Amino acid sequence: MKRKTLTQYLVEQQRSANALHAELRLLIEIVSRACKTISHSVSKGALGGVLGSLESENVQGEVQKKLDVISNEVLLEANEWGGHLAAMASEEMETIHLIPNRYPKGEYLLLFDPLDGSSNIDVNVSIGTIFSVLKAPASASGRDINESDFLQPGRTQVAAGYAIYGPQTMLVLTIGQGVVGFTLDREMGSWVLTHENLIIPEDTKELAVNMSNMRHWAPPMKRYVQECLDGTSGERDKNFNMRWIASMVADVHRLITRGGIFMYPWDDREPNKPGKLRLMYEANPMSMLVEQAGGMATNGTSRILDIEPHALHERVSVMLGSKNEVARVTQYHLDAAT
Ligand code: P6P
Repeated sequence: MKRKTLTQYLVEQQRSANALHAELRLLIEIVSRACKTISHSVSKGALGGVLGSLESENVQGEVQKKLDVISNEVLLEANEWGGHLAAMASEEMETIHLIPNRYPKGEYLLLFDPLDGSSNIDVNVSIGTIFSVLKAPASASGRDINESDFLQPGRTQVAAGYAIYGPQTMLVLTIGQGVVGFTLDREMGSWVLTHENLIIPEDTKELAVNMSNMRHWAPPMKRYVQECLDGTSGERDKNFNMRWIASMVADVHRLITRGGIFMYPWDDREPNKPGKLRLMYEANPMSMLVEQAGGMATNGTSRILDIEPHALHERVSVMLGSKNEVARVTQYHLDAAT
């Protein structure tokens, strides 16, 4: 049977579930096209002169890779003219990016981590683009968008997704009607629907965490991971396997595909920071995808999608994936808090 393309899927969603307004459909198609361009640059690697770092640092204080900046530019240029956006925000830019006055403005806000997992770029390990879509608040009509208009809890997202640049280039997307996956057909240049309904198994034996930080974790986090390491000789009476790719997109894609729990918790290396990962354009979009696929996402004590943001680049502790494991580690944190 002929597989559907992204465009066909989006048209059907617009027509049937009325889950998709025309401008949101255009936004998703434009972002997906930008991800194709990024995939093309990424796949050239050294041949494209795009590897290595720049002298600059981003707002996170991280050395910028050439591909970080290239990917950011691709997404900005692709989305400026379409008339579907009011403004954009990116991990690579300190302030929000307004749509230039020469272009019409729309009602959506687009946030993205243009190339997540940058430390893996130069060693040819999977990386990805993460994006989140919000609606501009009604109060913003008639005036310029400001940063506070972006500070909405993740449950208000109207769409979220990621592209993963791995052995296959895939686009994984939710518009609130479950989670679907598309594989890039490079010969046709089109996104082809290959995963119609991604569901995360409620149980798992696979955990993803950077074990080198174990001595810095809070006690409930240490308790949960130690029990996993104890396997059948311990409390869980179950053996676990471990994966850590250090690209959130790749680790999350694995658990969305076959189950797992991904954790980047608070640790005492920088005790004033709630975690390493960013709420608005990493944790929120991934949490929407995980919940839409039947999983769970918390910061250890609260649902990530209910967190009220206070700053565009604020960080958060992240535990997400198979529901029963996330519920357990969250309960350990809640028990420790009482
Ligand atoms: P660490 C990549 O830099 C990233 O933001 C996520 O994609 C990834 O999960 C995490 O950081 C890896 O962090 O400390 O293990 O290098």
